[in-house]
Amino acid sequence: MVQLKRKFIEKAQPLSAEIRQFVKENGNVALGSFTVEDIYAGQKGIIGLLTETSLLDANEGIRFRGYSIPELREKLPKVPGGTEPLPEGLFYLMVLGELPTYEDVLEIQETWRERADVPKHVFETLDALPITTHPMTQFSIGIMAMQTDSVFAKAYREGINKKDYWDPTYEDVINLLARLPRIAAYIYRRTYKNGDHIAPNPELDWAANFAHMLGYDQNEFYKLMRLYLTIHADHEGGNVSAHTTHLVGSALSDPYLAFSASMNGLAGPLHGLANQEVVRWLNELREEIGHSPSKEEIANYIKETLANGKVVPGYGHAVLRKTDPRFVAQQEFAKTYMPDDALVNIVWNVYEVAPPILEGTGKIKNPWPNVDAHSGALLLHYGLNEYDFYTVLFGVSRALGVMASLLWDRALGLPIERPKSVTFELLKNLVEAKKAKA
Ligand code: CMX
Repeated sequence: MVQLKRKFIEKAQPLSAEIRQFVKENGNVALGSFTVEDIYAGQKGIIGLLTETSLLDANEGIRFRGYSIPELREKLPKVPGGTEPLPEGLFYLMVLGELPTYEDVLEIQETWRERADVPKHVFETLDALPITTHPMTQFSIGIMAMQTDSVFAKAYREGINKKDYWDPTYEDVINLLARLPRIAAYIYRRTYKNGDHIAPNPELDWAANFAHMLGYDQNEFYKLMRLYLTIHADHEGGNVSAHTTHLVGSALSDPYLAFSASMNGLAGPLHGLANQEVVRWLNELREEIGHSPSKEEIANYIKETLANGKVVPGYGHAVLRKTDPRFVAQQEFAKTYMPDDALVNIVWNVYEVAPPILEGTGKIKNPWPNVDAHSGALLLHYGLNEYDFYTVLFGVSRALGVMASLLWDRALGLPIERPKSVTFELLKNLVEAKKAKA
């Protein structure tokens, strides 16, 4: 095995260098509708997915069924006297493409409340895991444990007609969304609060009840959860969590299987896990430099991060080329409720200092902050300081968008996804043949 490992890296290193050089020299060569560079750039820019729930513009940011984040904050129903949109309303909008009334939102709330019971074996499965298991791993396993209840899997086994796939998918999607906050809160309380669990409060909306089960009953935290669970819900179809849901679901794997898989993608540090990494990075900055770092000290710390071959978490994006409007929404929240918070002010100083440094590298395509740059500081303000849990919050929200999309996938009868891949050998031959012909 030692020999296999050594031989592997002896082959991989020169091939990696050869491919980089090849892409540098032939990146613009078109093969069909795509260029050589497209094949090595993580499929970015290649249109290959149909997603109805939201659309991302590189400069403007996300629109959910045509509505930007500021428009959602204004137009989606709120609790009486409330200031932030109810995520139940966003789910309705993503499923139907129509803005809901407050009554529509109450109906969803009621349905989710009725279906919120989590089977006992799901909690027992979670309890069997070591307490040190990362919360995202627990989350994925908890979702998988619920798969025993899949209405779709049962209907398929019983021979359902393909034109009816959407129906049991709908039931699974609604059940999953109803139960998710309970599972997430259970993981939080077992991991960090000695298993001292908090029963749901049927008087509360979906987000506030989630906050309540986590153990955060301040009204302001309820507001934050409503905003948080709204803005993280969807980011069109190509991001890792949305794409994974679609890909796995395209094999007619049921919603539990597809969503659990997507959460394994969200748990990657270049995707959702970046929200915990931002706080870890900020904590290390404060430990190394002190709790009130100057802008110059922050700039040096960013340069040091880059020099060590690491990413600056919370910055950059595969599609966006401006400050993420989800960052801006959180910044506005912070300006209203915690303008003097020390960590929030460091986040704002990083925002001033980081973009020119990142731009100066000449290779980072988007030097601006993404959604993950701000969320941790807001949660810390209210005492939720167990940052390994943050991606689970993202996951609960992301379920709204990817489950709405999966429902549409089955209703539209979208086929199994199976893109073509090529070997480097074939790619070289194709490029040579093309050049010879020219
Ligand atoms: N810090 C340091 N280097 C960065 C960087 C950052 N924040 N963002 C991009 N780069 C680097 C890339 O690693 C890549 O380097 P190599 O050529 O050496 O491989 C180069 O710049 C070009 O990358 P890019 O085309 O600008 O960005 P990608 O589309 O490849 O990657 C993303 C996008 C988000 C993974 C990347 O910007 C990144 O790693 N950011 C930090 C992690 C992060 O915040 N992720 C959360 C994204 C939002 C979310 O999904 O939740």
